[in-house]
Amino acid sequence: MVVGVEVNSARRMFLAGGAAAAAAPTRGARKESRVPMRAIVVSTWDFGAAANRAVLATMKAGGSLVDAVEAGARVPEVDLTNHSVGEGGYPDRDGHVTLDAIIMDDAGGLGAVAALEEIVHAVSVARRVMERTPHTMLVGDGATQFAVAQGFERRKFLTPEAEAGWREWLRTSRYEPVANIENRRSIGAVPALNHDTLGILARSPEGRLAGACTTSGMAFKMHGRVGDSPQCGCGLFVERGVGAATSTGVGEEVTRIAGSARVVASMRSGLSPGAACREAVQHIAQLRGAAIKGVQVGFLALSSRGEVGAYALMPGFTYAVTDEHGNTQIRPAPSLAG
Ligand code: SD4
Repeated sequence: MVVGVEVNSARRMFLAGGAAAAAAPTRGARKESRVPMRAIVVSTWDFGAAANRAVLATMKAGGSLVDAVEAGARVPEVDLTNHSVGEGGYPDRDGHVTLDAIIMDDAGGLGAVAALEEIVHAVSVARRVMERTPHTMLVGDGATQFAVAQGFERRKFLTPEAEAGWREWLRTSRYEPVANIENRRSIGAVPALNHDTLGILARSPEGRLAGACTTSGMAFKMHGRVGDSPQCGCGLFVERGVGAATSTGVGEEVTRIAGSARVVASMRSGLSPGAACREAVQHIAQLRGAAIKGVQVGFLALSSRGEVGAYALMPGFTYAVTDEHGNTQIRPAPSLAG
C-alpha cells in the first residue's frame, strides 16, 4: 500500500540497507547506496500525461500502486478520441473492437486479458483476473464471460468515427505501417495500419513498482490477433528492486524478443533504463533488418531507483514523465534512426 506522496520526499534519502536492500538485485547492482524517496510515473506518448495525473492522484489519496496504475489506464479507455485504446478503438478487420490489457506489481501479481470484447475497462478486468482467479490471462469469450460474472457492464461499442475508419479501410484492406500514428488524436484519412497503446509505470516513494498496459491493438487486425501489450514480458514487465518496462509500436516485433523482459534483464545486469531500451531496439533492428522498414517500436523503462529512459526504432516516440509534485514533461525518445 502506498501512502500519500510527500511534498518534500524528493529531498529525503534512505540508505539501501532496509527496505531497499530487501528489494535490491543481487547481481549487477549499482554502486550508489542511497535511493531517492520519490514517487514518479511515466507513460507512453503525450496522451499519457492525463493518465499520469490519475495515477498520482490515486497515490496521494492513499491508493496502492496497483490502484494507481489501474486508475491511470482507465483514463484513455474512455477517451473516445483515442482510436487505439478502449471504447474509441478501431475494430479488427471484421468490425469487432477487441481489447488487450495487463497489470502487474512487483510482488508476483499479474493479470491480463486479450481479445476482450464488449467490456470497456479491459485493465480492470485484467486486475480481477489477477486478484480473483488462479490464472494470469483470460482471452476472448472467456474473458468477457468472466467480466460479466464480476459485474462489469457488457455492451457493444464501435464509435461512429472508428466505424467510418474501418469502412474506409475496407475499400483497400491494405496493411502498411504508419510510424508514430499514436501521436494523432483524430485521424481524418485513415491509415492502413494504426496502433497506439498506453503503457504506464509507477514507482512509490519506497521504490516499489507497478505497471499496466491497455490497447485495442493494431487497427483492422485479423480477428483473434493478440499483440505484445497483454503478454507478460512483452508489453510489460516489472521486477522488484530492478525496474519496469513497457512497449509501444508494432507488437509483433516486441513479442519476438520478449522486449520488456529483455529491457528489465539488461537493467538487472547494470544498464541504465535508457541504455537497456536502446539495447532492445538495436536487437530488433539487427534481428529483423529490412523487414522492419517503416516500423516503429518504442520502449520506456523506469528503474526502482526512479531513473527513466526510453528508446525507439524511429524518431517520434514521446513519453510523459510526472513527478511527485504533479509536474509533467513530455519527452522525445532518442531513436536508432536519429
Ligand atoms: C500492439 N503494441 O497491439 C500494440 C500497439 C501499440 O502503439 O502499442 N501501438 O501491437
